Amino acid sequence: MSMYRDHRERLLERLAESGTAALVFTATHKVRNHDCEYRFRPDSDFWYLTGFAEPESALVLLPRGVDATAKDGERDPHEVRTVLFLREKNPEMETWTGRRLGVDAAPEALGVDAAYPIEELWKRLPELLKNYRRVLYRAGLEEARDRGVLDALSTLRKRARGGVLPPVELVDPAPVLHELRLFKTPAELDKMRAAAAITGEAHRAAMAAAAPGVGEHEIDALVEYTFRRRGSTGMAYTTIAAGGNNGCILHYVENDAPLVDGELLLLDAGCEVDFYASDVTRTFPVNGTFTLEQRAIYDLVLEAEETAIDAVRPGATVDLVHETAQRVLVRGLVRLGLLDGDPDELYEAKAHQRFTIHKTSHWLGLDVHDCGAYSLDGEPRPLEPGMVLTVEPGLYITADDDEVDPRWRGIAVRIEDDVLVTASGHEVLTAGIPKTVDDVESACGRESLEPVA
Ligand SMILES: [Mn+2]
Repeated sequence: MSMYRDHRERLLERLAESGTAALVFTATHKVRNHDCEYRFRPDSDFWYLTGFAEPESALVLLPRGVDATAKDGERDPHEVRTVLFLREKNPEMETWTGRRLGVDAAPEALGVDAAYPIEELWKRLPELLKNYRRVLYRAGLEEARDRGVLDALSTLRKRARGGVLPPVELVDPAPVLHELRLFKTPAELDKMRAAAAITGEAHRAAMAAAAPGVGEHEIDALVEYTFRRRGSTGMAYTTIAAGGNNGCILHYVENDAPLVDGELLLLDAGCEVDFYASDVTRTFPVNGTFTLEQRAIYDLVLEAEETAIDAVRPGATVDLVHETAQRVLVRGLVRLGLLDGDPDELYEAKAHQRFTIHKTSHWLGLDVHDCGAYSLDGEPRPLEPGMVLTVEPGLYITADDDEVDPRWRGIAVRIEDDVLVTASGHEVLTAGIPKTVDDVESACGRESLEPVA
């Protein structure tokens, strides 16, 4: 819990500078069908500040305490600065929907100053926000909440003649909270390393089990089984288990085709540990041996990935990492005869993009596409120690691309690792997951799944 308390303290410090209170909700249950819900997953901002996974909760942060008229220097150390609203204990309901921490136990368990039933939030909110000029709140997610926040502001404005200062600005979490989340602490990195280790085990299990006739869905299930049996909180995103030409569909999630002898399997799968994500792609031969063409494309993508990873260091940018990968790919595409011309001219003309399609990197953290600005003042921002990004170049040659020699068609390769920016350069959090042709081939086809009757 100290990690989440530390996050709250950091945010409170920043909020104090601008006289801003914060209201952060967790996620709401989402209906899957009729009266069944998806497994609950807390909102990432809320989890970052509380480490509390129950639904129907909200956190209020008050940097100057409940009475915002007090100056910072005079603040009573016992003053209430963190208030959690949550579900009350209810033995009857808990029989149906699971255990609850409850209001009485919350302050000690979570280190918050005060806790109240979630039903009292809207009634108490105006008093809590009184005399704060700004309120950090993410509008536009849930209409009923937006309504409640606006009502609280309206209530306070009506009390202005009585000397209350009503808030005059609603501010988004992006500039302050999401910038904090972008820089990972050692405690957060421990969780990301744990997620990377489990994800590595799942990719190795998939390589070992893949074989002609095995279903993409079996690989999908094996990966999730490996995540869950190791205590992961689940998948960080829907697994992509794409055999052959399906790999050319970037967000292919049907995962319902049989694996075919002689084709590749592109597996993009990562787990969460305490909701911290990993995001890894490996591409490997279904029968355990790359064809000459598959190997040529694979080695090219690998060269691009490793060159781009080498470019990750403080002062570099996500754009530079992308350009580094793309320039390697262009040169290789010319070498292999898939593009014709001068590599620099082809790069400027973006001729390679029909094979490379997507960007090379995104931030990674509590969200797989994590928060944090990619540019500052219109310029790509420099990388700094503590940031984590993916490096994931790919080449995709569709089965119906009649502009290329038939031997290349239907080959899709992506290789993706998670990279931490360090003071001296970088650390690959997902190192050790088979990646060279030799390592991948020897990890493949080692144990067969029990055939489905
Ligand atoms: Mn990714």
